Amino acid sequence: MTPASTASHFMPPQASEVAHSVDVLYGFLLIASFISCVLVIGGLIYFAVKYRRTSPDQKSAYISHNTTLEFLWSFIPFVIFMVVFVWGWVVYSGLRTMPEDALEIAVQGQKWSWTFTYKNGRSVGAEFWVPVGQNVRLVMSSSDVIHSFYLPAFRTKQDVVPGRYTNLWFRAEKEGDYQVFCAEYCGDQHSGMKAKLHVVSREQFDEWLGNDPYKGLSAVEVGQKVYQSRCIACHNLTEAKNVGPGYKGIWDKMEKLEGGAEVKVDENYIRESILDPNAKIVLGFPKGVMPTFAGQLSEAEIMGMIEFIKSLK
Ligand code: HEC
Ligand SMILES: [Cu+2]
Repeated sequence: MTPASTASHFMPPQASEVAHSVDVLYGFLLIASFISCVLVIGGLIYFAVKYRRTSPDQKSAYISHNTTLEFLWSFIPFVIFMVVFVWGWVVYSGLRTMPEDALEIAVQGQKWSWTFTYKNGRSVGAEFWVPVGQNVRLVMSSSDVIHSFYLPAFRTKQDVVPGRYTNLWFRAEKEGDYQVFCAEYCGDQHSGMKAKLHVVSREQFDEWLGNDPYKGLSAVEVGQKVYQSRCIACHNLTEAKNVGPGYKGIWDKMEKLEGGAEVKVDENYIRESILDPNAKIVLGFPKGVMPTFAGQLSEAEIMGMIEFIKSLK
């Protein structure tokens, strides 16, 4: 068996029992399909060659039916399909039946990042932590379009839809780091909508959950962390334009806005840009693309972001 965080040649690592049972089912389907394919295509070629017409007046015998053969070629596939149906149903209901005793984490999808909020109020983006051997239930929603939360190592995936909650559960059997993807095309930075799942021991998890995430960091460093987890999909640290303007050199400059006005880039403007992004739109950029971060970033994080942009002068 491969170590938890490295993929095998064929499939991503199996980080849970469910992943193992999904793979066994897929292996069965693959082998059964391969054998059927060989029998059908092989038989077709064999008969075409064996019974080919060798002279113009050759006629085949008149065959009306063969009850035994017809029964067998209906009944055997029927049995195989029922096996696949029941087996698939059992595996699928295991994936979709939420355990009662789970650690619940709220997940918010938003173009183009994930936010994870724990019951104690701890909120993180880009990376999240769970204890090994613990049932985890994600209660997920989207603030814009349909996303899909995909954990390949757990063979589980669920749409994340605006206006309602959807659920996904998993239990990690091995410590390690696992990749989260968005599996629903949700705009041009969709492929960058990723997160890391850290599966750690119970002690490490408890310690992490109780920790101040920014302990000992300066405001600029706090801002940098916020940037890396929430803003990096759309903003560069250079002057180059991405989905939004690059941050370099914007501090203190007069920014031209859509509609002809100008505004000085200061604390108030940056704060407003984060909490109410549509209040002022930078000239040449689309309205309604930057999501609001109201309620998602703490005052310390907003202040950190301001200091971080300042430091890129
Ligand atoms: C989905 C893409 C997207 C994300 C994510 C995003 N922004 Fe933006 N941002 C934009 C766009 C587009 C604009 C330009 C239009 C406007 O002014 O709203 C912009 C503009 C800004 C501006 C004004 C820049 C200027 O030159 O005047 C600031 C400040 C800003 N964003 C901060 C942030 C911060 C801080 C974050 C992360 C917490 C963030 N943005 C995340 C797309 C995004
Ligand atoms: Cu997405």
